[in-house]
Amino acid sequence: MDFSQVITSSLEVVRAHQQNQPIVALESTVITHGLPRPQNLALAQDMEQAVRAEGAVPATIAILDGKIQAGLNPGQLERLSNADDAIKISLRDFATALVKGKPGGTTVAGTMFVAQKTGIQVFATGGIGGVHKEAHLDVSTDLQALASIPMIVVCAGAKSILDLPATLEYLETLGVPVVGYGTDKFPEFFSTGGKLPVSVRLDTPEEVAAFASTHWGLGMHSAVLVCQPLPDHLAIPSAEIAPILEQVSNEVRERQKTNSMTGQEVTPYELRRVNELSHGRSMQANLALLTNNARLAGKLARSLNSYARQSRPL
Ligand code: PSU
Ligand code: MN
Repeated sequence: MDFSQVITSSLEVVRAHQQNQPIVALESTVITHGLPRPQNLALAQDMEQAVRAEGAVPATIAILDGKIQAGLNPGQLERLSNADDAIKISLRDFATALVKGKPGGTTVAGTMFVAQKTGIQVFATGGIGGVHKEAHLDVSTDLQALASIPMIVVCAGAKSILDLPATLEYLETLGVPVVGYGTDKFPEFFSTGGKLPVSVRLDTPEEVAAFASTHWGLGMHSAVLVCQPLPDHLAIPSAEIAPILEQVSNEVRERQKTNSMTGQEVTPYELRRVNELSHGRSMQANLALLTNNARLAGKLARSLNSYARQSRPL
């Protein structure tokens, strides 16, 4: 088996590559496992639109029709959002979906893998996976992918339901630069009040392009994690969300004691429960930050493109 046999790029993405246009990869676990219907499809369309509005081409990554897809047409996006049997695709799950003929939504790690294989350098997501609080060895493969796949990943930090200090320590160990975009603090996803420091603050797309090019120019292979906070008026006050996060964390612990919830099920469960307990507020904030991140990724893809052009030897 060769990778070229299992990958299909959309016409739009093929053309963008040919014409050297900026491209932004988008994940799809958020469509298949992160959000309920019909918000999942609306969000996927909004993110693509946000990328386009910045003059870049969106490439939503997923598994559909027996192939890894880089870029979905509108009909495919709709089918993915309605698929009942979609698998959550992190690094170890590609072969599962391909061999069993199942559709799949790619996680941060899964999307990065495909983006690198298809020459896409910028990727937008909501929040990365990280070190969970409940089970000590529950560490997302996303961190492994960030350590080994050179690409700009735009996120709003990590959900505060994760162990954030441990997640940041782990990123430091793996040599992943954590960029605060317009902030000195690591954003806490849908809640206000990030407290932990990032490794560098950058304030413009040009600075991020220069930073990433320098990082990789030195021979580093890790991703550059660009963290953008949700504006305070859209985020949930941390005092309000804290008891909800506590309760959900306890629920996860109880279920893990009896092995009734393991592995990949944890993150989708947490997202759903926080949304229920916050009466839909967390989802509203989640939608806002996802679209925000797609917009920034579009800008960064453009500036990375022009940076590469300017610094190309004549
Ligand atoms: N964070 C969110 N929503 C999501 C995810 C994370 O707020 O949908 C998804 C991302 O695709 C991420 C994955 O890569 O969950 C992490 O899952 P796990 O913790 O099982 O590695
Ligand atoms: Mn996990």
